[in-house]
Amino acid sequence: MTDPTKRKHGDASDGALHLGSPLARVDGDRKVRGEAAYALDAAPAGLAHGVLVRGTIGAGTVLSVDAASARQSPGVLMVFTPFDTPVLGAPDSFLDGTPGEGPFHVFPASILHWGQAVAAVIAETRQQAETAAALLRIDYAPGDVVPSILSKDAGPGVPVGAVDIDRGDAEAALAGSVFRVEATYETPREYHVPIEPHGAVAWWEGDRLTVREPSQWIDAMARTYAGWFGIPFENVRLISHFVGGGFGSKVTAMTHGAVAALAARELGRPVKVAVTRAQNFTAHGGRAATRQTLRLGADADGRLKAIVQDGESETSVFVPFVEQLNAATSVMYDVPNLRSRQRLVHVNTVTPAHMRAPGKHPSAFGLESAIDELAHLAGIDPVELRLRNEAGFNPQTGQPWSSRRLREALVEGARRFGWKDRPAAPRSMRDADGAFLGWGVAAGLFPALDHFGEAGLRVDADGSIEVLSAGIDMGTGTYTILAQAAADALGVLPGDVTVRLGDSELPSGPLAGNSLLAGVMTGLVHKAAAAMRETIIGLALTEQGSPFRGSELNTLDITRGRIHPTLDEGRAVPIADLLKAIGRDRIERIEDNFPAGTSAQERHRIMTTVAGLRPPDGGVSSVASWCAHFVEVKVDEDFGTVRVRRVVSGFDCGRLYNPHLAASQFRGGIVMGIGQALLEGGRVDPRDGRIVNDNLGDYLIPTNADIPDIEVFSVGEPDFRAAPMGGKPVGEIGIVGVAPAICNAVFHATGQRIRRLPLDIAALLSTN
Ligand code: MCN
Ligand code: MOS
Repeated sequence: MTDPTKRKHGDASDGALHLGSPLARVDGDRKVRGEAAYALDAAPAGLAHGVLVRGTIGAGTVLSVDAASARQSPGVLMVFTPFDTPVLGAPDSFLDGTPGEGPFHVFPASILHWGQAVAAVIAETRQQAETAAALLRIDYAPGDVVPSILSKDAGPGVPVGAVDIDRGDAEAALAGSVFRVEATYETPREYHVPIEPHGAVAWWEGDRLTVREPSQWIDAMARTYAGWFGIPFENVRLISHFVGGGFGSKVTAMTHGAVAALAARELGRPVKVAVTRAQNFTAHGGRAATRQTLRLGADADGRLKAIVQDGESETSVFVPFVEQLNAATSVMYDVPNLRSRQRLVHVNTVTPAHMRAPGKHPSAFGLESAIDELAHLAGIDPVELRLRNEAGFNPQTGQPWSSRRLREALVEGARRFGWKDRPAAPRSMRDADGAFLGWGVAAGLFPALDHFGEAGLRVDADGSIEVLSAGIDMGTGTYTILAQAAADALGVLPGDVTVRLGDSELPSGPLAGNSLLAGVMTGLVHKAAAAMRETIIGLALTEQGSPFRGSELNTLDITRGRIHPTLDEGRAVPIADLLKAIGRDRIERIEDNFPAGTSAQERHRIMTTVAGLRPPDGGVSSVASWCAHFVEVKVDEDFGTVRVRRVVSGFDCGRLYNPHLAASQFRGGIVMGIGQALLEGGRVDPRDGRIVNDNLGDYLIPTNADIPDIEVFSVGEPDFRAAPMGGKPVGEIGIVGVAPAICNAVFHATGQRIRRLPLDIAALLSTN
């Protein structure tokens, strides 16, 4: 999408650097040099090290822990067990409006899933802590385990209700349809596996707690720590300058952080708890396993008349987490009759969590596979079938779209891919070596949400300009786009702006989740920088010492960091010089988007719980990003292998704040989608629910060799209903629809439908 040789760095010699141009990430150099400090890089003086110990039963009770030898092991400072760990306080629920979970028992004796943390050991060194942890002798009374949604005793699950949909009369419309398809689609447990595992470093100064921890939502996490330790929110400082990926797994505070902070308090020294890669498979949930049966009915022209959906998703025995299976089904196409039901199957697992495009991804896997089955049955090209079913407005809510350029993505994608040369029949394309080739298409969406927040701007007489926000950058590009947004509105270059993020002492930021942070924060930073510009010009006009004192209103401008009469750049004075001339050291502005009159208490509530999430555009229009993926696969039926050879994907995400970074987001999502189709899946031991492939040797994610050329392009246009600066969500849309596009391509190559992820090699062997 961008020519890498033309990437811009934020120095003064560069040309187009404004929001919307492909500036290379401003934190890139620091990352490459190893100067970007991640949470666990913190090494305060006197640091002690803690390790978590995982339980080894799938359900039951811890009867006793013999910690005598562990306590005597060299370097050991503390051992926490279910029987001697202080009970922490009860934070209000982060799901606003639901009751809190009560006091926090860090290591409950009752075991609800394999790998649940049962103890921790703190020692002078990490190695000493690990050695001692291995000496703990833990006695259990095992209970009955329901290991997974696939096990016989998992049962049919309980209805969710809240997400059910009845639109028209789906059963009758289905019965009256000319074409009908019915199939069941399954997705496994998937895991976030960010390159940076979880962990925390905590220390106390009196009753003030500092935690360095990777976080997608600083303020919400800080609030949990405050609740656990019974201290005011202001007394918690949470720092998360850089995050090595989160994908939804780093939103809430967890056991490892509680242990670090608790041990730090008891020992009176800083404590680090690093969660191991294996522990990351059980310390927090990945994506829930799902299963859904779809029945689609269409008329003779392929126009959808009905969808009937029956689905189940997995959750733990203690929290009803819903992986919403109709998230795409209900809005992708113009379907007058739709009936959707979902049940939750409670099993002995850690509670699943949001993972990049929660709901949307498994939902699109079912729907976009079934659409392909329908196209094949009806003898209609799958791109054409989708175009015929385009929804002119949101079929679920009746709202107009703020913008929907899925048609453009499909048409332009087909053109770039060369789709018109695709023979309709499966098994009709071969590579030179005789292996089958297949072409598949699928589409996707990502509905937008809005949030609140503040942005700070600071201009110093030493010439520094800082953007301040507790919002974070987990590899997405926040540092860069906020430098661009500030530079534009203030009249300086991005290279002149330092962006400070990820610290709860900075102005309150929205969560980096639901792909909403860029939209909210570019708007707020623009607002703060525009206000700063007005402030500076106002001071130049009025302050004693200013060379522009007494100029007419509306006659001054700021360009490239210099203030000057609009028609006379020759008389330009650097902003810093103006500040010195008028005797000011620093000017600060903080802007927010809270409704006028919002109380401090209410601000706190909406910035630290889900209460702050709201529909964009005041709920008037329906806002979503759209995508279409075109995929070529090569299938070797002797080995059952599938290689993705080519991907062309079109996106409507409104205006792109930085096309270079957005392209990287799209590609990252597509890579993750390739992983889901071909490689990823938690394998559950049917005896005790243990995840047996809890490491990167066995839980496979794509490597460079698995990834072909990925061409991404944008068909988006600025959408100011979506966000103040005209963009729609980018971070998660890339993943949506990739897996079905690949499976549809495999069908085209082989005639074999893949309805369960990840793709099973055995299903493709020529011996079948
Ligand atoms: N962007 C843009 N134009 C837009 C919107 C965004 O150019 N109209 C670009 C910007 O570079 C911005 C990035 O895309 O920094 C992501 O913006 P946005 O879609 O608002 O998403 P968030 O900043 O809220 O980030 C969270 C989102 C989510 S929810 C997941 S999950 C995910 C994702 O981002 N996790 C990621 N992308 C990830 N990328 C990396 N490297 N690591 C993760 O863990
Ligand atoms: Mo993303 S799953 O909303 O953090």
